[in-house]
Formats: sequence, C-alpha cells, structure tokens
Amino acid sequence: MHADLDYFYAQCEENLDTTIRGKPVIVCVYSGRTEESGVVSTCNYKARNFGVKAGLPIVRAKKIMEGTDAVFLPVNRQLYEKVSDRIMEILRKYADNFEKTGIDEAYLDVSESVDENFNEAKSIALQIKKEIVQSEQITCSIGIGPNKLIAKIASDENKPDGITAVPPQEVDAFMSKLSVGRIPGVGKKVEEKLSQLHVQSVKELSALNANILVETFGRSLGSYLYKAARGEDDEPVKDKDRPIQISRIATLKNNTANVTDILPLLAELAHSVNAKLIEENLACKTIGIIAITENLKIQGKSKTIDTPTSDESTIVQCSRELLEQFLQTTPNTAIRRIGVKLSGLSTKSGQMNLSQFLS
Ligand code: TTP
Ligand code: CA
Repeated sequence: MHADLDYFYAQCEENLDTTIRGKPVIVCVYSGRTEESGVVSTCNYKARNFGVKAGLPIVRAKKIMEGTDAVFLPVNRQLYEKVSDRIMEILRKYADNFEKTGIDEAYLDVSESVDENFNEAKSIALQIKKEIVQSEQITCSIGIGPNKLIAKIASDENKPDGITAVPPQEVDAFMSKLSVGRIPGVGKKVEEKLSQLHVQSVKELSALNANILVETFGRSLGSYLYKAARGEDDEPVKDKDRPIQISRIATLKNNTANVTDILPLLAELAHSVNAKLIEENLACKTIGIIAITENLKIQGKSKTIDTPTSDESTIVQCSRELLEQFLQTTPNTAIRRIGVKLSGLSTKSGQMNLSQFLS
C-alpha cells in the first residue's frame, strides 16, 4: 500500500482553526523579502478549484483569489511534523514492513497480513483511514498494488479520501490508460523528451524498445521507464527504523475462537520464530501474538519478561497465555490468522546494536 495524506499542510491548518473549514485555504512559504514574496506550499481542494497550486507565487495566488474568502497562512512545519509522527505510528501498526517516504506519505507492505488477498487489503485500508480520521481528523488516499510503483500511482488515482486497489490481473489495463506524467519520476523534462519520441501515454511508452529508452535517457532511467511502463517494480519496502523483530503469521484452516483449535498452529509458529532467534544467536525480552480476526481487524497483545530468553517452552507458554487472554477479552470473535512476534532482541552477550544485526 501507499498512503498519502490529502492536502496535508492545509488539512492540519483546518483542524487547528475549524472556522476556516469550507474556505479556500492556502499555506505559503513567505521568503521575507517583501510582505508578499514567496510561493504557495500547498492548498486545500477548494483553492485548487480556482487554479491555485503548490509553487505558485503568493502574489499570483492572491490575485486569483481576490474577492473570495480565501485564507492565506504561513507554513507551521512543527505542527505538521507532530501530526505526521502520530499518523505514521498508526500506519506502522498495520504493516509487516513500513517505509516512511515523506512527511505525509509511506509505504506499507501488508502482503503477509492479508495473505496477498486484495479484498482483505482493501478492508485494512478502510480500517486505516477510519482510524486516522477518528484520532487526527485527517483524510488520506491509499493505493494498493502488487508493488510499490503501482501502489504509489494508485494512491493518486482517487484523491482526496480515496482507495484504489489494482490487483496483478488489472495492472495492464490500469497502466495503459495513464499518461506518462503519472509515472513517479517523470517530470516536465522527461515528458518533453518522450513527446519528441511521440510518446504521451504509458501505452505508447510500452511500445518503445529498451534500446531507444536507454539511448535517450541513459541506462538507469531508461530501464526504469521500460519496466515502469509494464507496471514492473521490485523495490522492497525498506524498513529503515523498524524496531527489530522476528515474526511469523499463518492462516488457520477454519476461523475459530476456540483456543485448542489454534494452539497447534501457534506452537508451530512459536517454534519457527524461536528457531530463527537461535539461528541469529539472539534472545528476546518481548513476546507477542498477532491476531487477525474474521472481520479482518489486526490486533496484538504482548508481554515483556525480566530476563531475555531464547527458550522455546517459555515462548510457547507465553504465546499461549496471550492467546487465552485475547480470547477472554474479545469473546465470540473468531480468529482467521494468527502470528507470533519476538522483539526487544539482544545478543547473548548483551544489548544488540542495530548495525551488527543488519550487517
Ligand atoms: P503533496 O502530497 O504533494 O501534496 P498535498 O498533501 O498538499 O496534496 P495532495 O496529496 O492531496 O495532492 O505534498 C505534501 C506536503 O508537502 C504538502 O501538504 C505541502 C508540502 N509541499 C510543499 O511544501 N511544496 C510543494 O511544492 C509540494 C508539492 C508539497
Ligand atoms: Ca499528500
């Protein structure tokens, strides 16, 4: 998934001062040279309807908005960063792997949580949007695809407040109706060069052979464009600052709320994560379970112990207790997928450092 917050700075301003909601809101970077020099940073959709957009000189925006009730505000980056941090924490919860790529956007790898099922991914996207609205009153747009490229393009397809899912079998149809400008990284210059090759649409781009693209754009950009035109991308979601963890999730044969039906799989998963722990010569302080219920809600429960362990029976026992507690506190909710997660990892000799683990 790619999640992109809608008209982010302006939406934060609307929440800070709700009296400006419904008016055109234009957030500006004032350069300070004269009272009105500077450019528009972003604006809400009401202002966009008048043709105002990011990068426009403030003077021009003021002219366009003359006689309207438009509100011009200076950027308040501290505010946006705080809101962004809280939203990123929400997003991170739903991802197997998480990569923040900007103040208002992130990739979420949910392949494992949804077992590569696009309908499940869609329902998680809805859940994410609901949670962000409830806690931060911010809408976002989410794109779901078989890779980062498609997810990113899809998140821009139904803005604002949209969800667009493009499963693998729909990638060709989805891509072929786009103009080349929708491919991330294709700006004015690339567009111009492509236009000289009589290429405006992604469909036309996909008809160009690789040699021409490499000759025109160089190896790196040329081969990127060749693959992008086909909806191909194999960049992983890079979890740069993820708290290190070892986890595994699997689907139960049948949805169930019965602990004895879940235990065998839970024990198998606990064994598997523990084997990985031992293989890496690590111990863990926190043992957690992840439960994906039949209504596709992802929930977790964890316990932190005093002394780091890599003892399988401790991990199995602890997961079992967590599962029992979970089923007691959420009765009558059948579980569809179950997982075990170990975190708070350390080497046997003491606290582990990140680079040591990653190298
Ligand atoms: P975007 O995601 O490009 O724009 P947006 O969130 O305002 O609008 P939407 O996603 O609904 O199309 O950028 C995110 C934030 O980055 C934006 O709120 C303000 C800032 N920004 C600038 O400061 N200057 C710019 O030129 C752009 C494009 C964005
Ligand atoms: Ca945005």
